[in-house]
Amino acid sequence: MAPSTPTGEAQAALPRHQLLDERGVVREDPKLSPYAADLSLEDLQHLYRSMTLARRVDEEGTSLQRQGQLVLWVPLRGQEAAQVGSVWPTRPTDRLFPSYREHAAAFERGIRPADLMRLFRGITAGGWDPEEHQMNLYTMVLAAQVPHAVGYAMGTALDRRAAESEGSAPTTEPEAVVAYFGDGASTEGEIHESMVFAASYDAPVLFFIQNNQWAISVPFATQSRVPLATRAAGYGFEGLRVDGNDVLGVVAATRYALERLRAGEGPVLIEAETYRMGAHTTADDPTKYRERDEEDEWGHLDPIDRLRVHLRTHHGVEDEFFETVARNNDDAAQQLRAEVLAMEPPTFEESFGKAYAEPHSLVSAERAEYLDYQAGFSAAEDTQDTETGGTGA
Ligand SMILES: Cc1ncc(C[n+]2csc(CCOP(=O)(O)OP(=O)(O)O)c2C)c(N)n1
Ligand SMILES: [Mg+2]
Repeated sequence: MAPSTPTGEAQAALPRHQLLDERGVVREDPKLSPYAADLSLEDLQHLYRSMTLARRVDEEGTSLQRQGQLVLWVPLRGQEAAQVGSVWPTRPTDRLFPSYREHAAAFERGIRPADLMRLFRGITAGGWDPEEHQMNLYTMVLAAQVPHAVGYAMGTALDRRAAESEGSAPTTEPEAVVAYFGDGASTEGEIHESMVFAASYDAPVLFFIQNNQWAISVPFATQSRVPLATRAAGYGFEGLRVDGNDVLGVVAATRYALERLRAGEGPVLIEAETYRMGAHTTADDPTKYRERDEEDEWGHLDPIDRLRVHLRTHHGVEDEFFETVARNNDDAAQQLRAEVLAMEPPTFEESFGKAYAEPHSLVSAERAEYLDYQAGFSAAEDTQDTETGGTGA
């Protein structure tokens, strides 16, 4: 079995930050501890609710797909801390550019699970309004969202500089941009181009990599000889390695990065080391390419379990809280299911009318061809009715 994490000098050279260890105990980290010191019990309970809701919705997504109600589902199990922990410290005006597995990030941004599932039911090309949530739509083309994020970040920085030189500087602090991508996507050419531009223009962008150890069936060891965070140095900005199953560590690393971005110091990269506990998608079978032992090993590092243990043992949170959260999540999943089952398919005009903003000859031709095809059915039925004297029922 290929090792799932790289070894060697580079790994030793870059510390791996962790605040909440696998046993739910808080560790001291000279660099990042100050960035999580103010978290209250309410904050921790919020993070726990968000992470468990995402997991429950994720389970419902897989069931709905298995029952033929979704075209596809992309499980996020295992990545809840990396996603919730990186969105929670952002401001509503900061812009997120997701890949396709960022469900917990989307919910934390206020996107309704049902809206996200419209995409996976195949009845919309989007699901939500990016302007309303400051979160772009999912991108299935690996890494395509990253140059978009950098361009957007460059734009916000240039707008601000222009306003400052005109003497009309905004009173708010600069906006930040977060670009999400995976260990597999990190080896796409666009990532190199994005990092070069982001560095050259001091773009306020956080490159947030969820290294979940797999790119479908390709292990991380094949993608890179070094931790991905070490690559940032080659572009001249800071890279941080953090335990991506430690929600406190991710919150602290993200706050640290956002502070640098807002101070105009340019980009930061965070590599959140986590694990995709489920299949790549519902069309994938991970037993074909990875060992059960590895899954068990990461199972002990579950991000939700360690937060639960921490809440219990260090904050005296009792069963009632956990039971209420679980019940509320089940209710939310039931409502979600009912809403998904009641979704109307798109009309003919919606399917063909939204491919491009303006008329397009290819779409017009395909629309005409499809209408012809449909007309063929009614003609065949009419003929059959006449021949058999049937009612057509
Ligand atoms: C440009 C491009 N090439 C290939 C694919 C097929 N593909 C879909 S997901 C995937 C693996 C991505 O792995 P990673 O970036 O680690 O993200 P993860 O799925 O693990 O979240 C591949 C190769 C694609 N969608 N886009
Ligand atoms: Mg991956």
